[in-house]
Amino acid sequence: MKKSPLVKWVGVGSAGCHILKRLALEWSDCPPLLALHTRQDVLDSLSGMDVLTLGEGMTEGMSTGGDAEIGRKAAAASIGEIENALQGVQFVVLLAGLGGGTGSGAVPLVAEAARRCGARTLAFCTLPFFFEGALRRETADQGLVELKKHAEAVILFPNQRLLEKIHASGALQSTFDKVSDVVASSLRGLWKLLTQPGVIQLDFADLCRMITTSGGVLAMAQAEAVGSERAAAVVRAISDSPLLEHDAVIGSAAALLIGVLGGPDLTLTELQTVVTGLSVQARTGVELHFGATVDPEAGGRLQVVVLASETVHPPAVVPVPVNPPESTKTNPGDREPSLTQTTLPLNNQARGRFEAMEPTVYRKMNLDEPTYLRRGLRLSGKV
Ligand SMILES: Nc1nc2c(ncn2[C@@H]2O[C@H](COP(=O)(O)OP(=O)(O)OP(=O)(O)O)[C@@H](O)[C@H]2O)c(=O)[nH]1
Ligand SMILES: [Mg+2]
Repeated sequence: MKKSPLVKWVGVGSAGCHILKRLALEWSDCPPLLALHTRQDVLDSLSGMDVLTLGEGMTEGMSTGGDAEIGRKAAAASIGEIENALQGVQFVVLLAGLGGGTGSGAVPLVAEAARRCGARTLAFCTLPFFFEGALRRETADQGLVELKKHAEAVILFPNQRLLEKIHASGALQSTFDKVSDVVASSLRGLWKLLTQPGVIQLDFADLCRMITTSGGVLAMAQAEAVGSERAAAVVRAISDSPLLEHDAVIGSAAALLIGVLGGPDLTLTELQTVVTGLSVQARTGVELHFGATVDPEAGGRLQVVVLASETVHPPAVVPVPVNPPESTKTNPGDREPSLTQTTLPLNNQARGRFEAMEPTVYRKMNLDEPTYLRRGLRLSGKV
């Protein structure tokens, strides 16, 4: 067996608790689970996990009504109990739906408490659906800013993109169940890859390295397929996943983790198809981690989990400040002498072996002539 750190999965608020519930439902030997909420009725409905009421008495067992400040205060009031529950844990996995008051307000404090207890902290958070409006989005954004200060990495699941993935048309509750199930099965797949013996080992060291390279935010997607074309099918599904912005995230990621879970019939050719098919979309020099685990429970299913560090929108150019800040200004006496450009006495007009050829003329410009000469430009400053 691989050496696994002591892990605890902590769900915060309704969405966090709901994802825990879906995890517990399908995963008999899951890691220890802890549910935190201001809402007593939600906690009372859970089984197979520890529960802790945040800010006992502060909200009279109700939710915060979307107020993240109340969520923060409720977590602060219960911080001692939270720390007690996290003592000795080496890896804390946080789950929350950003946008509500409990999750957005409390989860940054729980992450901070986990770090104080010496645990590595990873958060998986959903972002609101578009229809939920600007206020929820703002609450989510602020929660994310706070969370990033304390969690080592945040993996985001925008609900709108999850919805695109499941093509929901049924009842509201079943849509939420399906949306949470996508998150739960991704997490479960990742955890199996990290903790079960692998044919090609993928472990917590790979994850920690990813976290360090990620700059804090990661995207995640998973796909499953059966049948003889299952390897090509999962590559297509991952490449087309709305959670990875249809391969844009893979294309710009600094680091990529590809985990393949298959039954005893998993072949090397399939592994090669998956890893090559996905890594070929990545940029040159990407930090690639991959692994494969044979899961006796997989049957004929092939599951692939991808984590990509979000460097989706790096600044194309670092702008040069027009006026340098005070601290970088130098005394006039310290300045290097400014460079002047002189015209060299070159008069070499011979065109060598191109002598007999017509010049390349476009809109009356001779394109064979260097641009700076053609435009009469003088080079300035240091090169
Ligand atoms: N994937 C998923 N997202 C959910 C679920 N429930 C809520 N959400 C999302 O999570 C966000 C936060 O909602 P809740 O989890 O109910 O909020 P809370 O943390 O309980 O906070 P308050 O109820 O305001 O105290 C919502 O805006 C939804 O986008 C769920 O079951 N699954
Ligand atoms: Mg709620």
